[in-house]
Amino acid sequence: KAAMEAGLLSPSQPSIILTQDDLKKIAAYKAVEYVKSGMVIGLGTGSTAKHAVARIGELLRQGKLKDIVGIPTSKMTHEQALSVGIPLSDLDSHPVIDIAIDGADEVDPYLNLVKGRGGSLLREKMVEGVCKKFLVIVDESKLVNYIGDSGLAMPVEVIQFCWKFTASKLQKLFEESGCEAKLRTFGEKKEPFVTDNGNYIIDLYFKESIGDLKVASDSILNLAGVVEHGIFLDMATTVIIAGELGLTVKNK
Ligand code: ABF
Repeated sequence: KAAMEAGLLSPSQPSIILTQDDLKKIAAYKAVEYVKSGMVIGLGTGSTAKHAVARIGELLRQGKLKDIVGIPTSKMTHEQALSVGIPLSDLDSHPVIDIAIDGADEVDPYLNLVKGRGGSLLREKMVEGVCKKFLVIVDESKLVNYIGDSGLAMPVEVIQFCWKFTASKLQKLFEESGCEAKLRTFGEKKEPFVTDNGNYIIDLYFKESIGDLKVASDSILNLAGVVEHGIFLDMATTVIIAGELGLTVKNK
């Protein structure tokens, strides 16, 4: 049904092989079913969230949703939301959000998340931290047994001032987990990636589990120079997972 609504299947073409992007779209369309007229909506960032933003715009244009206010979590989402006709505001004017919809990089069995591989973790944490419902939309590749299990980056946003010093402190903090801290760069010249907030990202790679997530979170935040990190503990209220065999909705 979700695939039909997302325009991926039709009665005349009842089966196709779904790509990863199709799965992201299906999860996003399912999440948008929770959006009702008059709501303030946190708009996530990334290749999954962009489908939700597009869908909300489409429903507004069709008159099926009305009086929506969107709070974007990045400059990129701000641009996309404007282009699809979603009226926008910010946390200063709308400090309480009804629903936020966003992707994630990792989801553990307790619905803890890693986010920020797209670089927008700070605004995402601010917006998604004040919503009544936080819907996370993922394809099944994002499911992990424990946070850090994927071996991929755990992002930490740091101020530019003496970032090498902060990176070495972060690496030292997780020495026992075989942590390697790397500045995120982009392009052939390997220039530092700069966030929407003018900061750098240090990506942490672990060889072993980082143990208690609350302890890890607190110790990262305790370091001067750190602005925020990508561990989202106890924030997701619902995770919508699209897989080859269908949709799964997990509630906290
Ligand atoms: C954002 O998008 C991030 O927090 C996360 O890094 C990313 C997930 O990316 P995608 O949906 O493109 O896989 O929400």
